Amino acid sequence: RHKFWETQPVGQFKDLGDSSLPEGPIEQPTPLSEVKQEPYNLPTPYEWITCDMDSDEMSNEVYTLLTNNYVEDDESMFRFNYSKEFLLWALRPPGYYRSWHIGVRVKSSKKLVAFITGVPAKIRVRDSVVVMAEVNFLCVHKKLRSKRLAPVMIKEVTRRVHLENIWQAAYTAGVVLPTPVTTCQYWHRSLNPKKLIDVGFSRLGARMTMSRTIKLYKLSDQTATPGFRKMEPHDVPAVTRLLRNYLKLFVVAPDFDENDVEHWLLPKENVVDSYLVESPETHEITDFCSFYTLPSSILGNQNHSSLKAAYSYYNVSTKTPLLQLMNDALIVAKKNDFDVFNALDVMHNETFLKELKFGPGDGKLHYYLYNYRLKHVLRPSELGLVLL
Ligand code: MYA
Ligand code: JJ1
Repeated sequence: RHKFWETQPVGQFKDLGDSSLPEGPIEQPTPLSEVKQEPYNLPTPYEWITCDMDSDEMSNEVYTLLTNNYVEDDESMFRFNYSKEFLLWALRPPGYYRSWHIGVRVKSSKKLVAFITGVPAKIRVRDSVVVMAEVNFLCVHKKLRSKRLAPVMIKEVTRRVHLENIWQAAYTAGVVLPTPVTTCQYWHRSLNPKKLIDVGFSRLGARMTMSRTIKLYKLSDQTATPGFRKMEPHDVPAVTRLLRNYLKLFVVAPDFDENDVEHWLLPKENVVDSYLVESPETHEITDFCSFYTLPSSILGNQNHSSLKAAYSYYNVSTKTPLLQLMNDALIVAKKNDFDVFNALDVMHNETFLKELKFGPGDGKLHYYLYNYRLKHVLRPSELGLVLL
């Protein structure tokens, strides 16, 4: 069934019921001198490159490859269109390794035809904080699919991660592989229902007219929570404390320090937005919400070429009800011209999705760990991790 994945240190389907297997690393680290020193062989027309994302030319090539060849929905109506600024943010967090930004070029033409990346992250699994690679942006040009390039790329990123003495990874995919830590459902909240219907992202419900639908999704034009404002640089210590405390509730979650919070959560225009509630009386930071900007190209529509989507990121409520906090997030997203607000059923998201008129999408997202076994599959609400 999975000729490649069967050879890898990941939970295997046949072991799913077997609770005699211990939790934790599947394989032990080897001495770095025993890690393969040369890159894996590619078919002769191709060569490895390390992508210098600081170079405008290189980051443009990566952007173009992904824009034309990255993830689509099951009917190929939409394709993720990560912006260049987003890619630079996603790929250069604190402590990143340039050697983990891996491209494949055609030797003769120098054309970039495949890509895979890792970035370092500390991820807590139950009581253990594990340094991992978060692997993302695996992409093979449409013309080179099904030639078993992906396994070579995965082995090469694994080798380069091992060279940094890191032995675990976390990743997500829309496809089922051996074996998910959990499987999450995508939910969508219409902000611009007419456009969503016009482009085929959503449909007019039964016994619904366009004007009733527009009314159904109408939002207040002002946020409701006193002290709700955009996060600023001086908030980093308070937000870090709030978030660290909240993420303790989940079985798998990032272990963010202040540098991570500054990178991943300080607002960056057209990339990531964060808001918080500062108590008007005590000036305490009591609540927090964030979302990232990931547009999709609309494939083959006469009137629209891009769908502007916000993706729920990390949210924490201690005083403001989560429902009210997220309604305020919807209001600011709508004000900033997003067409749709997406969320997974992770953390406490189930408590607001239905009430705030999110509906389930046709997509699922499977979460995976490499070289780390969990005894049981998690519920999505036990997961405190959002990958980009
Ligand atoms: S998920 C996003 C993935 N990208 C896309 O979906 C973009 C559009 N699709 C493509 O570009 C291609 O279809 C890709 C596959 C490149 C996905 N994750 O080369 P092939 C297995 C893992 O003939 P292609 C993301 O970025 C497949 O089961 N494996 O296939 C996270 C089969 O193996 P097996 C996948 O279609 C990535 C083999 O590849 C995926 O031409 C995490 C077929 O290869 C997938 N999404 O190319 C990567 N799709 O026979 C793992 C297919 O065994 C990281 N396959 O079933 C692991 C940790 C590494 C670091 C470890 C450090 C310690
Ligand atoms: O966006 C997604 N689905 C949309 C569009 C479906 C178009 C036809 N296939 C969807 N729309 C319905 C919205 C509706 C709004 C009113 C309330 C009811 C719902 O369902 C899906 C997620 O649902 N997205 C994808 O399929 C993209 C791929 C997702 C997996 C990608 C994982 C790879 C990332 C690795 O890092």
